Order: sequence, then structure tokens, then C-alpha cells
Amino acid sequence: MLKFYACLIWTLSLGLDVLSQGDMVVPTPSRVVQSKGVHVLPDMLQINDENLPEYSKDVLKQWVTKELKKNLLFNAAGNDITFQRLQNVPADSYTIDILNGIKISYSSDASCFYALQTLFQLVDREAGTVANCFVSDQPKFAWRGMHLDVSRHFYTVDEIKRYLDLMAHYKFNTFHWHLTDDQGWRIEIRKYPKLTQIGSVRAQSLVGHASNNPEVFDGVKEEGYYSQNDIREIVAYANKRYINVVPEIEMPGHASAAIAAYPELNCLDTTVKVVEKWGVFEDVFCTKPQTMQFLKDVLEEVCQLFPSEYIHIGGDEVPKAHWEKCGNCQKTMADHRLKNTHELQSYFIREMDVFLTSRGKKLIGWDEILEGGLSENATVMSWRGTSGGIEAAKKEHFVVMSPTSHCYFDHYQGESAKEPLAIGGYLPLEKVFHFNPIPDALEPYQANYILGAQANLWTEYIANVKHLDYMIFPRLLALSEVVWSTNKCDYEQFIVKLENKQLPFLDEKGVNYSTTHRRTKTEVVEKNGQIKIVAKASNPNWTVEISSKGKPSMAGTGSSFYDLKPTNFPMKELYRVETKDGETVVGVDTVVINNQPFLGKKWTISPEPSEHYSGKGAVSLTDGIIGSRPWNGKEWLGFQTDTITFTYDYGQDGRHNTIELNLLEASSSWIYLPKKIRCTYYKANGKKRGSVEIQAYAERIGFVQKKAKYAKVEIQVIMDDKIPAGQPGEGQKPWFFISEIITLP
Ligand code: TNX
Repeated sequence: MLKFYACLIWTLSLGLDVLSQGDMVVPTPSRVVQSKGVHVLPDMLQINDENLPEYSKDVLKQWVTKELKKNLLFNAAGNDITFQRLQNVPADSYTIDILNGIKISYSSDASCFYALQTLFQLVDREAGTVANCFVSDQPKFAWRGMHLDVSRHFYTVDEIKRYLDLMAHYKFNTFHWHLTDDQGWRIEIRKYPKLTQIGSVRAQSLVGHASNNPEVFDGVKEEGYYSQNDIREIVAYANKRYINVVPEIEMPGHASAAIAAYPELNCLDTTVKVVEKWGVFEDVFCTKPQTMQFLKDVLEEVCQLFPSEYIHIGGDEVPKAHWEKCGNCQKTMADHRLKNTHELQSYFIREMDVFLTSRGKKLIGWDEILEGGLSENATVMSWRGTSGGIEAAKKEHFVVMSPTSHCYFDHYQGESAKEPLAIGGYLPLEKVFHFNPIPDALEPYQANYILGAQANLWTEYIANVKHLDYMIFPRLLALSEVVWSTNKCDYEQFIVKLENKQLPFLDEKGVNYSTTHRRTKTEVVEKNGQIKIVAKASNPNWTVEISSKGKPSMAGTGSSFYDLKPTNFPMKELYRVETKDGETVVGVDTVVINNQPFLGKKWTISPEPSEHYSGKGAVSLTDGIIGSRPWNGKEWLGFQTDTITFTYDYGQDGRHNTIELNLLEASSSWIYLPKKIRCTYYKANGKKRGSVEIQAYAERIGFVQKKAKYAKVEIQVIMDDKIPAGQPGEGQKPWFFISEIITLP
């Protein structure tokens, strides 16, 4: 049914009467020119393999026999499919010309493979035909990446191969393999066998969210590693599919598993176990010569195993507490005239850069490698937003964009209450689709330093392939549009492609993709001071009805709304949103409104919240929605400043006895309660009437001001300067998150 409606939207919006397969290809080709008629594929395809690269020949044979269920014959005179290799055309470009036969022209072995992936999507397998058309295509970015963390949870060789197959179909060419971290060392290093003997086994894992208190563990061992033969097998498998495998060996932080295996790598004389929970830990590699040599020995083996020019050395989240106390590190600092531990970190990365460069490789690291000075040949992977990437590109270093805001596939893709447990955040399909890896802040020549983008898949909360699929798909398809397409379609068309062609394809492949994008979108919005619940179905022909206490109040085709009125006292009320296709209920949603006298009133906020966490502006604080936990970006206002002031001006004598703030504490996401909160009351003549100052000890915090009248109230939030040592984001400015201000009479 969904498929039918999706066709209908497409047809209506474009005024076309025929839907063509050429319009269904993901990622969208640079150009598709549709002509009349179809080409019928014979039962025995005659294929001219004169200019057909070996691997593409295998791929084509597999596809024709297994998927198309026809036969084929390779011969020099065959003209059902012919191939031509072109010179002096853009790198990795190809064309497909379909008229009385299929002619593929390409510039590289890889682009012949890409042409076939497009052809497979163009063919109507049921009918055994392909519509006459001309396609020309080339990639937008050279780095089209997907990442996988196999440390927090281990994935087998076969599971990785399946992932690579799906990546290749959508024209990704880089697999960033996160092989080591605090919770497991997963690559065999011949010189140091204990790395895998000890470092690849974790006794148990944390259950639930890292912010839960008390912590609960599952008592189940998590283990696994890749032998050097496994690694070679995966690298060869990926390379065959034109995917470069970039290994990541984390240093100097996220090193607990290695230190558990070889305690002498540590600064302090303490023993460490392979970590069983999620976060940032203080046991980092020491900068003494023995540890540096160990890391170079590890990289030596890594360089031999991976043909990749790029080797990722991590570099993120390095607590400096041990370095500050360690005699060896103090000596390294004195010997090399380093002013502080940031410079020590830079020294560390520089040593690795020199080593990798001497082996003909290029170093890439997370954006923390900018701190204390960027090493000469380093490429930066920008994850804490795009600012690190902008800074590096301005310094004429290469950059891969992977900001948490658009590329963290471990974040929620829908409302957290309706999704499997995730680390936090909010990254819906549409947001991935609209990502632009080239920030406006760059001049065109600087933009050339942006190699491309990649999505990261951290697996703290993802323990099996079914869940992995759910987090990756269909967001990977949206990212393929971002990194490949020079002529991205619009989001509505993208959804039609998904529903008509791509999700059925993923079904065939047994992929457990998410269907969150099909949910009715229920939002609480403000218009002219009026707060409304607005519900919009993903299909314009479905009916939507919003009801409260069993009483239906509105039904609409495609969408519906419900106007809310402020109550004189605080009140919680549940609204039910029901979506129907004819008589069949296709979705039920609920919205809880925390009503109050100030519903929809606007507090003045200074400074403005961060552009990434600006919710719906000031009205977010009085829209009746208390932010859910783990937090979901769109329900919160987020600030990364020293003080934040909220003011409400009654204009005349007003009064509320209690003002309650709903705040967030989520240290794993760098979000903290304030150091203190000061509330000041003013009279109508502008004079101060009084003030109270409190410590913020909880996420729900209130002020009581009995009897006194006042005309204006000002709430000032004061933050600590730095995230404490040993916490994720150590030394950074903490974030302040607020979801609601409730005033009680
Ligand atoms: C930050 S991104 C990390 C990882 C976590 C991830 C969770 C980065 C360079 N470091 O260690 O797994 O957040 O989203």
C-alpha cells in the first residue's frame, strides 16, 4: 500500500504518468535522460567482455544468474552489454547508454563497478526489461566513508564482509575500522601477543545507559579479535570492491585494553583491567621512550597489513591527569622543551607522524590533534562539530568531515522513548540527507581540502548485527546522496526512492532497516502565542486524529492539529494521535503535555542557545514538553557559555510562588548542571526586590518566593569553566541544557 501511495505522490508532484527506474537510483546520478520505450533483456545475455575488468565480470555474472535469473555468455561479438574504457574523463566517472542494448563507458576499474551497481538498480527484474535512458555520473567526494567500532562490541569477519557489500552497492569507498579502545584490543600484533590474549577479553559489560545509577553489569564475557590472516582477508575483500580500509589504532587515550595486557605502558604503577563500562578513562599511553617504541612496533605491523595510505591514530579524548603526575612524562616535556601537556600530546602525535611518513603513509586523527599544534602531514577528522575541520582546512591540511551533529549513526533517529536505547542525541534521516560537508566559512580554494565525509558507528549500545542494521539503514543511503551525488534529489523524492525501490532491495538482502521515517510526525508548535499539537502523516492520504481523555477532537487527511489552552495550575495531560489508512490503524502516538499558566509565554534568553541545540527557540521552555532521557536534541536548548540569563517581564506587578527549571545532567555528552543559579526579582520601578542563590543539585530545581509581588524576574545560570579531569570532554567548557521552565501560582 505504502508503495502505491508513494508512487502517487511522485506522479502527482511531477505531473508524470510513468515512473521510471532511472528516477529510483540511490545515490542520484549526475544526469539521467529518460527516453521512450524499454529494452527487453533476452534469456541469454551476450556480453562483450573485451574491456570488462575481472572483478566486474564476476559481479555481473553473479547478478545475471542469481538476481536476474537469466543466463549469459561472454564473447567478443556480444552486444547486449558492451564496455569501453575512456581516457581523459573525470576520475571514477561512467556513462550508461541504453537503446537496443547497453553500452557502458568508464574511466577506471572502480567506475565500471559503480556503473554496474547503477545498472542493477535500473533493471526491472520482474519484467526483464530496462527503460531506454542515458546516465552519466561521477562522485562528488573522494572520501566516502563508513566507520565501525569493533572494540565496544565485536563483529565477525562475515558480518564485516556483509557490511562492505552493502557499502559498495551504495558507492562508498572507505571503511574506517576502529580496532582498539578501552574495552577491547581486536587486532593481532605478532610482537605483542598479550594484546589479544588479554586485551581482547572483557569480563562483562555495562547494562543500560552509562548515566544510570547504580551501575549494573551483565556478567557475560565479550571477546574476539582478528588474526592477521582475518585482517588480510577483509582488506582483500574490501579492496576488490574498491573500498580502502583505514585502520585505527587509538593513542594516546582510549588505551586501557593495551595497558591491561602490558601494564608497563602506563604512567603509573597500577594494574588496569579491560574496561567494562563506557566513557573516557585516565589510563593513557605514557610518553616514555619504551611506550613510544611499542606503539611504533605496533604501527610497523599495521603498515604492513594495510595497503591504505592513511593510518588513523585516534588522538581523541586524552585525559592529562597521569601525564601531569608522571616523572617520565615530565622528563619528556623537559627534554623537548614542551610548555604543557597539550604540547606533550602534540609531540606524541608528531612522533607518530614522522614514523608513518617514513613508512610512506599518511597520519589521520580526530580533531583533538589540533590542540597544542597540528603535526606537519596530518589529516584531521572533524567530529566535535565542523570547527576543527574548518581550522585545519584554513591551515591547508586535508579534512574528513564527521561531525556528531550529522554523522553519528549511534545517535537516536526518532524520539528516544520509541527507539531502542542509544547513547543520546537526535539524528533523523532527513538531517543526514541535508548534510553539507563543505562549511560556508571556507573559501572555495580551502574547500578543496575537504576530502569528504563519513558516518561513525560507535557500538557501546549496539551489541548485534540486527541492531547495527537498524542504526545504519536507511541513514547510510541518505549519506550516499551527500558524499556521492553531484545532483542530489530533494528529500521527498528520496523517500519515494526508498519506499519504491531501495527498502524492498534491503528486504531481499535481509537488512533490518529502521522505518522511523514512516512515523507520523507529531510536534508541539507555537503560532501567534497559541500552542498546538500538529500531527503530519508520512503519507498524505492517511487520516490523523488527535484525542484527549478518549474524546476525539480532530480528524484530518494527511494531518491534524489540536489547540492547547494554558491552565491555571500545573497539569499533565495525555493526547493520543492515531493514523489510519482507511479503516486500518497504521500508527498510534502519544504526547504528554505538562500544562501551566505560562504555557506558550516567552522568556527572554541571553545569549541565544547554540545553533545545534536551539529547539524551537524561547517557546521550547514553555511548550509543555519535558525533555526525555537519554536526551534527544530537539527537546532541549543547549548553551556552552559561562552564564545564561532567562528573564520574564510581567510589565506590571505579577507574581508566582514557585519557578521550576527542568535541566539535564549527562556527563557522557559533556552536559552538566550549573555551578549555581541566581534568581533576582525586580519591582515595577526597576529596583531590585530581592535575590536567592542556590546550588543546582538535581535536574528538577525550583525557587520559592512567597507573598512578595514583583514585576520582573531574572534567572542567571552560572557554569563551571571546565569539565573535570577523567570525564569525557575533560578540560572543555561544559554544556548547559534546559527543557522547560514551569511557573506555579
Ligand atoms: C566519542 S568520536 C568518542 C567515542 C565514543 C563516541 C560515542 C570520538 C573520536 N570519540 O569514543 O564511542 O563519542 O558517540
